Amino acid sequence: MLSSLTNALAYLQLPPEQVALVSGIGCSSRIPAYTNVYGFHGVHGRALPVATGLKLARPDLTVLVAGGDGDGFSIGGNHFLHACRRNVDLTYIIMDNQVYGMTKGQASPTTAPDWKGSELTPEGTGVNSFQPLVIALAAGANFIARCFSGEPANLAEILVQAIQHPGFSVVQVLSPCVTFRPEQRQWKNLVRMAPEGLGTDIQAATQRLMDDDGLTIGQVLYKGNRPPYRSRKGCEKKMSELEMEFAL
Ligand SMILES: Cc1ncc(C[n+]2csc(CCOP(=O)(O)OP(=O)(O)O)c2C)c(N)n1
Repeated sequence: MLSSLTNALAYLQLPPEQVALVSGIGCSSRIPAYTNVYGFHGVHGRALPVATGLKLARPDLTVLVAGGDGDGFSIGGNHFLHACRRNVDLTYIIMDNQVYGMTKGQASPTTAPDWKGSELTPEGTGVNSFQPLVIALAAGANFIARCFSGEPANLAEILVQAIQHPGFSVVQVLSPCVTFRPEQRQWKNLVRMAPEGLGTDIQAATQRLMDDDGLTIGQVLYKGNRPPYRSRKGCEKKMSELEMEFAL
């Protein structure tokens, strides 16, 4: 995932000071520490509101948001819905391993109901798993794709497209957690490339996403043309004035 992101940024020739990477909490949310762009490692589930504020104040920046399925769909679930609806020009990368990795393997919203690997839910959760991309589509996201960390070249290509596409882009990255879900090593054999992208047809995208088993990757599953929300005023203060306010 990290190498795909750095390759995508290099391809786009974005200078590091023009990019900000905002994350929540979790193993996946550690990613700003490993990149050479501006980073904000925030509070669990609150990456999207921080990124939204940043993009509205500094529309000149490319703002990326990263985190896990627990961060984004559990504690941050409400923010996810409203980020899709607001359609601010952000790229949201969700590293989905269907588990809470950092806190040692509890079930997350995307965990299958019959997964018995957690001591907290030894009989499985018995609860339907969250369908992030169908929900993103219904809530108004402007670009939707699913990739696999084991296909890094394809992932980099899709990230380039997501960053270039105006509005709120969602890229779900199937990212195995080999510590708590060793069986996810099999994803390498189970994922399959979607035969073709779905373009702007929202009905075709809905149908495909509803019918999908969550393992088709590699294509843009929806590309909308809704204009992104922009702040009407922008930031009224100069960077130097803001820096003065935070000076010790
Ligand atoms: C307010 C709050 N509640 C709970 C936690 C504990 N916590 C830390 S990481 C995490 C889940 C992370 O899971 P996920 O987002 O799927 O990331 P992963 O570690 O799997 O990459 C939780 C519940 C926290 N840090 N803050």
